[in-house]
Amino acid sequence: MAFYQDPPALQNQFVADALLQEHLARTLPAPLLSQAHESLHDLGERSGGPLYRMQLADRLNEPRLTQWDPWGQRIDHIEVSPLWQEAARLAARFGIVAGAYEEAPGEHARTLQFAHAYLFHPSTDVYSCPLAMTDGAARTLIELGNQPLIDRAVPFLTSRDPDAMWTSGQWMTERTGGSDVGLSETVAKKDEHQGAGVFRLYGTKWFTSATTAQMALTLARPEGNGPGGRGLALFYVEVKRPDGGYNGITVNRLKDKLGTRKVPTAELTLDGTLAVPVCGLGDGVRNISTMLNITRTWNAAMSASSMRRSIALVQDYARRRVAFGAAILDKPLHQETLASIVAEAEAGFLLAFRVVALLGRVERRLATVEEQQLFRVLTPLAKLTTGKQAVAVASEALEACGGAGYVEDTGLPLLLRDAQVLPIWEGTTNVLSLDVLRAAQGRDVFALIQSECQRQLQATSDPSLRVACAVVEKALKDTADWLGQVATQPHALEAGARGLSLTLGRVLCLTQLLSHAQWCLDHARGGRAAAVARRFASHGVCRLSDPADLTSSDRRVILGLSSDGKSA
Ligand code: MFK
Repeated sequence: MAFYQDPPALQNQFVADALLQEHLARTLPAPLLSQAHESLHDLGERSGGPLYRMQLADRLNEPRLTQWDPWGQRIDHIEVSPLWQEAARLAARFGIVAGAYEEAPGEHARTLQFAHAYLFHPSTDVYSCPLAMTDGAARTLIELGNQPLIDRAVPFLTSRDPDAMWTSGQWMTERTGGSDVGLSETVAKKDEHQGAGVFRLYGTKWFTSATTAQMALTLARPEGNGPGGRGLALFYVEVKRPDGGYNGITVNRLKDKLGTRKVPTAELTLDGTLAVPVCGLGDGVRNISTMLNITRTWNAAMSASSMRRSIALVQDYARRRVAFGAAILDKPLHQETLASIVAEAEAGFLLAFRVVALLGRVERRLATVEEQQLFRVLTPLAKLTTGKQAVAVASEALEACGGAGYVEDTGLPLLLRDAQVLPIWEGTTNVLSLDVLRAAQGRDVFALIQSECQRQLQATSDPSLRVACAVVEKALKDTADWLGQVATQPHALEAGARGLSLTLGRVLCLTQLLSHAQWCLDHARGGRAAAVARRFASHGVCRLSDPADLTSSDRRVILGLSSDGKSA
């Protein structure tokens, strides 16, 4: 009989995830975890079952923009895929935003919320994007304390009712680019006819994700304001008017992207869009930074989630795939490859969920000053570290499936295309490395990170983890030496910022793995986590550039640039 390969299959994604189970048992009070168990189990079942099957069947559906009705009216109607319609209902029902805002779980609300989001994300074609922005908008409105806007929007943004829940956009990027947001050209003009404090916005938003939202937070420059991010103000916009028409918005086109193809990302023209300032008429970049830190936390946790999906599929595939006389899961070289991506994925998970736990404490006003500062710097570190891991893991996962990983209707190439956005949106690796330097201004964040690591090393006593602990110690010492040589040379520090950030991110990953491994050993959970920690340590954590390279002219010579610092 002819041979046909079994496709990879998924089990209940909560039950099958040893790390998630261990982490929740380690960090949550037992009664809280037991209350949440049913919901996590249900979501894990859907994510590995009906939602995953629906995702495969929905593969070719994409959002459709209809700009005109048959009678010539401009309507700009966007229809999202059936999977996204289902995802919207489930997101509300499972409280994937709302959970973070409910009182009962206290500081643990964030861990529970992100555990749900982690299970939900990989079977819903990045519906996490509108959820991240919705969460960011709710938190930003609450933090900035604009009571009328809180009363108007937050109950909808944090609703568990699928018919009532709103999503929010985050409209920052313009044709001037997504990184240097201070260059934004959108202008805000007062509209006295609409009442005091009402503005109309005029400009183009170049990359607005999930444009089907009911509201957005956006930046615009009130007339007469100065340049840069300080001259921008943060505005609240409702996308539609009460009569159902757009609020001075036209959808020029949907973006034709490499991945996240279910996300209806659009170019918008704002032409007299009614908007209300959220918090004064300046400092827009500073005011939207709460939203950025929330969406960056989502990015890190969803990177971990997408890595977990890659691993679940390739491990199952390796059990079913026979080559050279055995299942490839029994082949030592294939085992090595899979063990290495598992180590990267689990490291990313623990770093992301450390940030999630800090966020929970910061929001509930339980965090010490050190924890607040740690949250500020760990957010970009976790986002940039996990974004890079997610692309590498997805690429390796496709390769582990051979040619099948390169064929669209297996659903596998999606893993790589959707991962590639993770190091790009919400700040590229370089922009976030510079954000780490920004977060370090005026405070010794390296000392904070050192004491975070030392605390965890002190709690790690098992002899099998000693070599991995020494890797952390050495990396911290190397980083201290590196900073000693480079910190006072601004150009060298900037040039070395990515290596510094990746090193700090990976050191933090390893310390999280070590304390998790120690907990597993102490709680009869076996030696799997310790083996993961040792494996990650063997990958190395130090990514620092040689200070001599950073100060030499080599990079300019390589790029053919003149020695005066200008492009040739
Ligand atoms: C699955 C996951 C889903 C994720 C969904 C994502 C979908 C969303 C789609 C998008 O919208 S993507 C667009 C996201 N855009 C970015 O992430 C912007 C990237 N660029 C940066 O982050 C730049 O660093 C930045 C725009 C912040 C630079 O702007 P400026 O005006 O040069 O900033 P400046 O002057 O250094 O800082 C202004 C103030 O903000 C300072 O405070 P002060 O006024 O008190 O001095 C900064 O300290 C503060 N600030 C900046 N970044 C901060 C921050 N504060 C806290 N946290 C931060 N991250």
